[in-house]
Amino acid sequence: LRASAAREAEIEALLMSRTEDVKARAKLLVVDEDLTAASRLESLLAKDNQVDIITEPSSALISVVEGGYDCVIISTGLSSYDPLRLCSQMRAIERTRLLPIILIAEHGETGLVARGLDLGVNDYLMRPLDRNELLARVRTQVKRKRYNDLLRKSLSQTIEMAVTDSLTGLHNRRYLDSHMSMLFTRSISRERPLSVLMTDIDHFKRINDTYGHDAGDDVLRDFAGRLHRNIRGIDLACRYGGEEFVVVLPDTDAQMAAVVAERIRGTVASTPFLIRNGTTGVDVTISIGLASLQPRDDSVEKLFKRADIALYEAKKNGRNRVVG
Ligand code: GH3
Ligand code: MG
Ligand code: MG
Ligand code: MG
Repeated sequence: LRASAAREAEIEALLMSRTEDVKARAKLLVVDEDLTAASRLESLLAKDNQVDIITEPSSALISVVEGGYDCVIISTGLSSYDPLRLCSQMRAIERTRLLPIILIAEHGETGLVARGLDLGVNDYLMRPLDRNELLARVRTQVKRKRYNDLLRKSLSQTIEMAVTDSLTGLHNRRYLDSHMSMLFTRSISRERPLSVLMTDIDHFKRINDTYGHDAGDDVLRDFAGRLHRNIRGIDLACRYGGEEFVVVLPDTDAQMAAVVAERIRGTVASTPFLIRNGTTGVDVTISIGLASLQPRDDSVEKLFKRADIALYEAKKNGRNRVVG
C-alpha cells in the first residue's frame, strides 16, 4: 500500500512537471468526405490545434495509425463509407485502441450516435455546431489522452525498474521467478529442450577485500556485459543475487548449452577485468553449473536444484570450470 501511494505521488509529480507536454498544441484529424464541411470544421478548430483533413475515408485508417494524432473527429454523412466502420477498425488496432474519437452527426441522427458510442466513440456533437462547445469537447478528449499516455509510460517505467537489476542492467531474480515457469511449461508442452546455467564468480570476496567494494561492482557490471554479449536474444540472463547469475537457454540441449557455458567461462578467464577507471586489471574466473530439462522434471525447482549441485561440484573440483 505504501509503495502504491509513493508511486501515485511520483506520477503526480511527473504530471506536474510535464504540464507543458499536456498543454501543447493538439494534433487533430478531421475525416469528412465533403471538403467544404471539412474546411469549415478546420477553421473552427485551427486556432488552438494543428488540423489535418482526410476526405478519402478509405485511406483514413492508415493516416490515423501513422499520424500520431491526439484526437480524430469523424463526420457522419460519408456517402460511400460507413463512418462507424472507421471507429470499429480503430478500436481493433492496438495503436489506436485508446485514441479519442469525436463523432459529428447530423441533427437527429440519434440512432447512429448510439451505435457509435457502443463501438467506443468517446464523445459526439450534432449539427449545427457551436464553436465553443466543439473546442471544449476536443480539449477534454486531448487532455484525457495525454494524461493517460503519461500514466501508461510512467507505469511501464515502474514495472521495468521492478524487474531490472540496477547495478548491471540485467533482469533480476523477480523477473526470472515470474518468467521461468512459463519457459518451463512451454518447453515441456512443445517437447523442446531447455537448459539453465548457474554461474558464480570465483573468490569474489577476495576482489572486494583486495580492491574495494566499488571495484567489485565494476567487475559485476563488466561480467554482466560479457554474459549478455555471449548469449542470444531469446536467452534470459539474470542477476540471481550477489555475484551469482542465472542464464536460461530455451531450445538448447545440454550439449549446446555446454558450448555456450564454455564460451562464457573462456571470455571471463582470458581477458582481465578493468577496475579503478581502467588503470588496473584483475584476473577473474567463474564456475558454472549446467542443468537441462529432463522428461521426468515436474518442477522448475528440480531443474535449478541440479544446476546448483553442478555448480557446487565445479567449485569443489577447483573452480574456473563448467560442470553438468
Ligand atoms: P566462491 O568462489 O566460493 O564463490 O567464493 P566467493 O568469495 O565468491 O563467495 P562468497 O559467497 O563467500 O562471497 C561473495 C561475496 O560477494 C560476498 C559479498 O560481500 C559480495 N557481494 C555480494 N553482492 C555484491 C555487490 O553488489 N557488490 C560487491 N562489490 N560485492 C558484492
Ligand atoms: Mg559463494
Ligand atoms: Mg562466488
Ligand atoms: Mg556466491
